[in-house]
Amino acid sequence: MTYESRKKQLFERHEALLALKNEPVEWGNGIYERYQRPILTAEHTPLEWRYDFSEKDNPYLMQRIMMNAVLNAGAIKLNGRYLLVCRVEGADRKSFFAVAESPNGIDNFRFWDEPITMPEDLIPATNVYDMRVTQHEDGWIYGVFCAERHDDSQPGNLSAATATAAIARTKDLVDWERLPDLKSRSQQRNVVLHPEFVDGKYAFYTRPQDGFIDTGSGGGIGWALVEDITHAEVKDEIIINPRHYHTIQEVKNGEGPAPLKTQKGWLHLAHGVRGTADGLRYVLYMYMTALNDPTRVIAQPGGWFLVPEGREYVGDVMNVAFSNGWILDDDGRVLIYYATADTRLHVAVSSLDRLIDYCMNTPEDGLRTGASVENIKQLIRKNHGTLK
Ligand code: BGC
Ligand code: BMA
Repeated sequence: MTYESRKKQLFERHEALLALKNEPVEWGNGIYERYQRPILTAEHTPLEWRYDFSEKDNPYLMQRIMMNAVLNAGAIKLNGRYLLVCRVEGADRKSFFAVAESPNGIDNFRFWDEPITMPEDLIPATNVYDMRVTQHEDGWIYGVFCAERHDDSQPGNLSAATATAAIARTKDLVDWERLPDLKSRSQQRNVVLHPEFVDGKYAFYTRPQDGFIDTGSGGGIGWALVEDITHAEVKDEIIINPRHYHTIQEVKNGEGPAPLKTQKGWLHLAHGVRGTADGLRYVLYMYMTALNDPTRVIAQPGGWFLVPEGREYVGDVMNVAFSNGWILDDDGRVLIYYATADTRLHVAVSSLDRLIDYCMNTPEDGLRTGASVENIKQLIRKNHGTLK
């Protein structure tokens, strides 16, 4: 086969992959519908990012730069366009942000020509990931993400690192203005900007942690008000959604995307982590907070909302479902973008009404096995018409 015909086939196969229709999976849990295929994988990244298409320089038509994964994406609907700010990870373990656009939010996602050029803060980051996109009422679109650097206070330890919340803003997802990283006494990952001012201040969901991995005494998802977003500093931090013994969020938890405002309260998607003999298990859960006080939890359905299923388990980091992006559409549909096994990105579709119903009417975790059995018995008796 000639170079030209191989190149032609490569583009045809790639286009066929991008153009695949995605269909909902029938008979789920009634809360949301999963879709048959992942919406984005490393294979979806543009061929121009990976191949040198000069026959003279690349006669074997090799990939010169390989891609490893497309995962944890921030999401926004902007001027009618469904846009994901994906974490794309190269074969070199560096991740970066790139925007992918779809006409319907479900399939046909295509990356814009080039990845985002993210300006650096004073100390350049070694890696960046997991951007939460918040359309703030101040008129800017903010991207808050994790910036990771080696911890130079431990020179002998190659794995010693620091996690910091980085802040950037944009109007179009093309040009980004980097603001100074969030100052905080502890390390921070999974920091999210609330979309509205609270008491005239910017409000952040935080996740204080003892070290790079250990959330230890941090306690859970926190909340901090910040006066000046251009010099953001966490001064007073309270925990609004704590971790608990023997729950899906025993070891860690973290806010997912920025919460959605509904008539019944703020709707939150988060991740919870527990330890197993086989490593950590990352699952998604939901909770709601009061409209007039976003720090007060008014509902938290017990247990997980979404976990990896079937083939979703398999990948770079097994047993991981993670989400940092969702879109509330004009018709009340909610498009939930979740990644599995730190490898690929999927969509699940629900609606505001269904998610509120789920949060308000799923029994809470009673934190004891006896309480769980009571919940099941009540449901059985309700169905049998014998509930007293
Ligand atoms: C990885 C993240 C991971 C974090 C904590 C980072 O080095 O890039 O994906 O969440 O470590 O395990
Ligand atoms: C976390 C996240 C994600 C990742 C997850 C599982 O700490 O910040 O980047 O999906 O670990 O590896």
